[in-house]
Amino acid sequence: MSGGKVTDWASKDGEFRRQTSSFRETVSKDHSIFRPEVGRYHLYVSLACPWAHRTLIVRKLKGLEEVLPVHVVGWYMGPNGWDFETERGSTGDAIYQSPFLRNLYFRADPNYNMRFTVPVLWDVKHHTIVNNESAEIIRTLNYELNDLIKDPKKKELDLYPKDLRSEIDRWNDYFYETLNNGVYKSGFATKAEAYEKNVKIVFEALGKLEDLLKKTGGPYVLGDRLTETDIRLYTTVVRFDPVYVQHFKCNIGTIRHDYPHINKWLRNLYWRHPAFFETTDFDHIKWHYTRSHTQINPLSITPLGPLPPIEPL
Ligand SMILES: N[C@@H](CCC(=O)N[C@@H](CS)C(=O)NCC(=O)O)C(=O)O
Repeated sequence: MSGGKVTDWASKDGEFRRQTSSFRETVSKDHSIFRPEVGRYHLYVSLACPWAHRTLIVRKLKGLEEVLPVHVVGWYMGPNGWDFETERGSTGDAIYQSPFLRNLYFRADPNYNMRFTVPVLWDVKHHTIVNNESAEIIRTLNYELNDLIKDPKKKELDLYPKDLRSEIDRWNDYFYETLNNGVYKSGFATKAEAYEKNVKIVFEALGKLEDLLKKTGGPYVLGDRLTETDIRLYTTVVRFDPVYVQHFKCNIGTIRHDYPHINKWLRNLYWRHPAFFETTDFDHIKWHYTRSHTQINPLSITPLGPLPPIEPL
């Protein structure tokens, strides 16, 4: 969420509340409309957005680059929402040449009256949105396009294995509330009480994650297997020191100085896994937050640090 008036996202108690996504279909062999096909589905993403970032990581991990083309919006989110301004890092919308992401939402539903969010999983055949909820899109990419994947290792990769499902679900729910969305609840709070309540929850969650990594011994959150939980946590944690510490006032500590196990896990994912490294764009990330949220940073000056944005291995 970004842009608009302060009151657009805060309620009377000063708390930020994220809207519920509206397009909730899946692609599947058994679906009456949305069946798997190479090139039929496209992803619309922002490189700045942690929710969209999840889908880019899974697309690469699963070797879906040729199956599922991507369109990237520019890093700036203004009063009309995300746009396809190439001067601000967008690839442009190669299908419809839309100026704004909102044009796609209206193409899918002329009466759409909610926020125009990324990521969007788009069906080129029916010119509509299949799904705009990242948690569900990554599940779809994990299984439903497997028959189209050439590399056997990537096809086999399962980020939501049966024996770990209840643990993954439990951690996903907890970290969604406290950390993934928690940083937004801290940063978008419009009253000190709301900010103070939520920033403490963010740091409690970081403490839990630090303990969990210590307990499992890594290299991944749940031990020796990379799961959805790593992906969902990575896209928040990699933005933490560069953006959330100062921009969202999450400054009770930093990953690099106060959470050695999280820092090690983060650096390992970034430096050793191309799917994480190649999808992380610190320019889009820093410019988006610091220059789009003018109610938080009215002069749109982007802080230079921390340098480097992520520590070496
Ligand atoms: N529940 C959605 C949330 C997506 C979301 O809030 N995306 C933000 C960018 S980080 C967005 O596009 N906001 C546009 C707006 O609020 O107008 C998901 O996880 O897919």
